[in-house]
Amino acid sequence: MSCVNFKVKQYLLDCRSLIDNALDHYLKNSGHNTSLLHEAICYSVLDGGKRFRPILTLAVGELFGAKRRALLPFACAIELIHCYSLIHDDLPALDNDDLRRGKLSCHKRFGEAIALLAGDALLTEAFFIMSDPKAARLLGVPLISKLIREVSDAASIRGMIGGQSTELELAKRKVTPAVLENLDRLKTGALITTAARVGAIIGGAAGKDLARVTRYGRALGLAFQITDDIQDSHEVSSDKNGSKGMVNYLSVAEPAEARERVQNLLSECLREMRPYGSAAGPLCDLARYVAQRTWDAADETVAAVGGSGREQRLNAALDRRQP
Ligand code: GRG
Repeated sequence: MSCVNFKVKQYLLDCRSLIDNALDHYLKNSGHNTSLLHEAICYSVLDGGKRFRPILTLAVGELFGAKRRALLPFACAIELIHCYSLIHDDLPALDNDDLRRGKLSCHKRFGEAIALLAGDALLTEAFFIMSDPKAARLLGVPLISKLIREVSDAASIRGMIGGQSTELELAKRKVTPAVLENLDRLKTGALITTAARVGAIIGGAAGKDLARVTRYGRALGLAFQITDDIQDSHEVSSDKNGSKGMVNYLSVAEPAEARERVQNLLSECLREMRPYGSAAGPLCDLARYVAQRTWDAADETVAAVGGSGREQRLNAALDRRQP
């Protein structure tokens, strides 16, 4: 991607390694370290993932002057919730995916029972981390409680889970783009919007600033899902499970219309960030990255945020499978 300047790229890389280290620290100190469950948790969280949502929390938070040590517990908690959703989504009862992040999905590697528990444990761990008394001392109990409520709402029946269950209800049904967008705004958009809002709230943003960040996050979250659908549509032909009857943006719109929608959402993101000038460079580039990612193109920003890529196929994962 031509727009990425070296400083922004370095900033995104720094954020990512900070998050990777913090996740490593949280999980290695979570206890029960010798169990198969712990191994499954580390396998699913620590090895791969773009860390898109926690990077967003850091970048928005720093735009409003928040300190990294205040942002990190919430950024990591959001990533753990995201990882739990991926583990559960891959289970046979839902998407039935053999692959995740270029390797075997958690249930393929550890069995369904452990995968279920790993997802449950990650969701719970997220709340354990957010309610850490150290975070409360840093931010104050009222703010912590506000943030926990914000994150739980996004992951709830009013957010991610609600979107996921609506998707199941709509499978194999004909829907309009508007219905699909509403679903996507919950299933994928809610957690992404909250990742941005949590950064802003910790940074003390309120009123117009918080509203701007919210609109930026909503546009970004929807663009993220539409581009994921575009990538998926390339993948379906080689996917043993086919499209599983789930609604996909390309089943309600032509590819050109889908790309145009993504471009409009990108413009919305950039417009919302304009008042902050060059300080919002990382947030503009995150939005450009989402808009431009494609099935087989690895550009500079993908490298910067460490895209796991869908190009790694089952054979490669099987090759790496431990006996
Ligand atoms: C709780 C079962 C359950 C589901 C909630 C979010 C979700 C609904 C399911 C996850 C499956 C999925 C493909 C959702 C669409 C959102 C999406 C594109 C997820 C992949 O996120 P990335 O690209 O993944 O950020 P990495 O591996 O980089 O973290």
